[in-house]
Amino acid sequence: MTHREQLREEIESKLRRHYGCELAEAGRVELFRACALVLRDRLAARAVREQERRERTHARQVHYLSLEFLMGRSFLNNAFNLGMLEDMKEVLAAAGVSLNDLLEAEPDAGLGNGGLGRLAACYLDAMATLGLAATGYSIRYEHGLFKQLIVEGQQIELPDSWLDVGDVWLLPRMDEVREVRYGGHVIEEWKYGYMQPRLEGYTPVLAVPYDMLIGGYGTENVCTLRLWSAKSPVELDLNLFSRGEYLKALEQHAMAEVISKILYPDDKHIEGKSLRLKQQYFFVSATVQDIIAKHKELHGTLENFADCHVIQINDTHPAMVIPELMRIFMDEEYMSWDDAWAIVTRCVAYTNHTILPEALEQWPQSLFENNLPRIWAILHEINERFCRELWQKYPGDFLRISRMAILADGQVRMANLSVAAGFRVNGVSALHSEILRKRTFRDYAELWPDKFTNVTNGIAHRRWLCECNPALTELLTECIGDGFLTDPAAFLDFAKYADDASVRERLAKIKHANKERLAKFLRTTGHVVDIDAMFDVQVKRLHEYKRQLLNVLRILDLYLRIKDNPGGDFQPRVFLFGAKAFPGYYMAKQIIRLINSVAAFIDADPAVSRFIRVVFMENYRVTLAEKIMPAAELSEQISTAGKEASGTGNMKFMMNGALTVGTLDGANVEMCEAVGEDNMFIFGLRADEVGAYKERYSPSKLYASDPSIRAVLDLIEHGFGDGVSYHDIVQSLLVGANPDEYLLLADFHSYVDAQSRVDAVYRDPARWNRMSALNIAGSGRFCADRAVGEYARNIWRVL
Ligand code: 26V
Repeated sequence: MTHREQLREEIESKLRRHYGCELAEAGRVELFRACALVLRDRLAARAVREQERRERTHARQVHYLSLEFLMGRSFLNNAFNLGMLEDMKEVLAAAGVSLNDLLEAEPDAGLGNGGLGRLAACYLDAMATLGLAATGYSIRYEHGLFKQLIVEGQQIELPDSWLDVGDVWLLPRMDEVREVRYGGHVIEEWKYGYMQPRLEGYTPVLAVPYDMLIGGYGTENVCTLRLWSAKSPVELDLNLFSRGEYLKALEQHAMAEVISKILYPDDKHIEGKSLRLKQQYFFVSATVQDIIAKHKELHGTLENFADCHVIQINDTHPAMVIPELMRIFMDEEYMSWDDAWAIVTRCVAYTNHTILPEALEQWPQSLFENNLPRIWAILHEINERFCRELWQKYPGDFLRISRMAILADGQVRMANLSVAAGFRVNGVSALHSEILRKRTFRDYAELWPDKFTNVTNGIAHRRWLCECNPALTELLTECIGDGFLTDPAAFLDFAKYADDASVRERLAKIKHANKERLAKFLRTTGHVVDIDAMFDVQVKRLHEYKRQLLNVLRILDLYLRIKDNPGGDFQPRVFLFGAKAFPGYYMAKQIIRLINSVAAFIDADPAVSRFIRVVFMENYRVTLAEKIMPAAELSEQISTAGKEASGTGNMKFMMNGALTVGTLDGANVEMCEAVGEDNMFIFGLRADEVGAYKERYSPSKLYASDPSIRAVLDLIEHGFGDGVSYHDIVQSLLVGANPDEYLLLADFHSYVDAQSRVDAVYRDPARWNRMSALNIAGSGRFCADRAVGEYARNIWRVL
């Protein structure tokens, strides 16, 4: 039997057994599930072998803890990595089904907000491919990030239920359920001459693990993403009803199961909600118990724990691993404080993803006291000991010690906890890591200079290039072979083809076909766009610091120029936006509304819409990004310098041949190094200029003295004929304690200039495509394989 025949048989057998139907009559979802189960079986068979290998070799294990894994769809990735894509296509085609149709049956696993969550997903792929003994841990949220609808220009949120179909990838492991305890009070007991704390009167919640298997490319290795689901241990027993305890039981039941209901849709402002704290502890406690239990099973001792495990925390959200490890080592394994601390501080490492002060996680002490009394006591002791140590080192330096303290002003500072206990702290781009050392964690970097390091982010290039842009992948393979599939350095070989006219023309053709594909999709959502216009794209979460509003300002500036000179020679462009706003973030939602008002305003004006169109694409998510990246020509990366830790969308665009207009922020700096300033459109203040500039900055003076800025702001103030006022947006730029916090008006002219340079190059296709080729060639260093390789060698010490 050929592979293909065998695959067909397996699919048929799944259909018969699970859905009682034949291939010819299967519905789309049934067929999707059957095919997915076949892929899952293959992964499971490999996983069993991998587990045996890990146990045999005692390989040092990596545990990647993240409250978010923005996985998107898995079908194509699994088929690709298993080398089964062509067979799958053929078998389906023979049954009259197109693979692309089948893929549409899969919902996105949207278990993340944005960059931080998608990065975790990209890293799983790389960890599996590099053959690391790695496991990801997170929560099996019943509802991922909300689904966004645009109604009358405004964002509406609908719940996202991905599990109906998405559960096909998940393997429940009922034999590895853990119990997590909340509330209660600590009793101190003397046992064997030691004081032994014990929790009483607590509320138990069960953590049920569901495993998603992640296959590597070109290897047999499989990694696991373990997602915890909360379940109440309380059976709702009607007998309790008669005793009047039914309501109490019902309440406990509901409290337990709400824990893994929903992903918090905020990705910046911390809110200090007790449910979020409970989620974090639920996830951390179940994970730590899991790691320790398995370690003991395998080794029978905890003495070698730090040699066998490294725990990477994705931002501070899982930072409670620190006190939770201490709790179990001391209270359940009877270790001394010093022995426990010596282990913990050798195996936890921390990645920071943002320096925005409002996102630095802090929790009110009272939340810990009430919900996690034993964890609170341990945090208190960690802080005491740490501050005492600091006092020895810096006697009398109150200010420094209070800046570095873990507890202060009734708050628990999770970043300080992570830096104090972590053996390594890294930022996510060279610039960001430098800002961490010089500003955010300056005191710590003085104390422990060797603790701080950088690992610039990377993306899963097989997903973000090979799977979503097969035509470009084919061209690359023709030119440089297929080494780049597993060797990021090989991309560089493509540079020499930048001067080959036939390759440049192929690039242009591929881009055109991808634009057509996106345009076709956009038509199904009610948007008609001109494929010959430049596709100018800004897709990312909506945040003031990311400056979608600056993009709108220059679109309106262009609008006014066209109105002034209707016969002029303007480069046609389609301005594409995609962004979700945190539901409680007023200004972000206003900006979405503004983009939609401007879109309609331009549409209604034929003199302008013959040149430019604005489209707001609804419900931006991984699956939509996979359609957008291959079709984009211009990538907007325009954050205020110093604010965007890295960016990863920027890398996806670059790898797909888009050119970048951007500030020297985050990883843009390194992209610019990789391709040279001539091959990017850089503008705006630099990170080291922003501080001094702000001292003397007056946006209202700029408004008064600068006619083009004034004209654009007046246009917004005046409104777009739809009865919506954007007065508040204009106000945020001109008045208040901190007007134009993100320096839009300061960078406005520099940005407009950069856009004219873009137009000039676009008019010369040979030059544009040459730059495009050089960008693709320079994108290799932004592969997740490279980034994870650096973690593995320099932090985890497993390669
Ligand atoms: C904060 C909070 C606060 C509490 C509620 C839930 C929540 C979720 C996430 C966050 C922090 C998000 C930080 C983040 O996404 N940073 C992004 O990380 C990317 C990967 O390193 C990086 O490329 C982006 O520049 C950075 O903004």
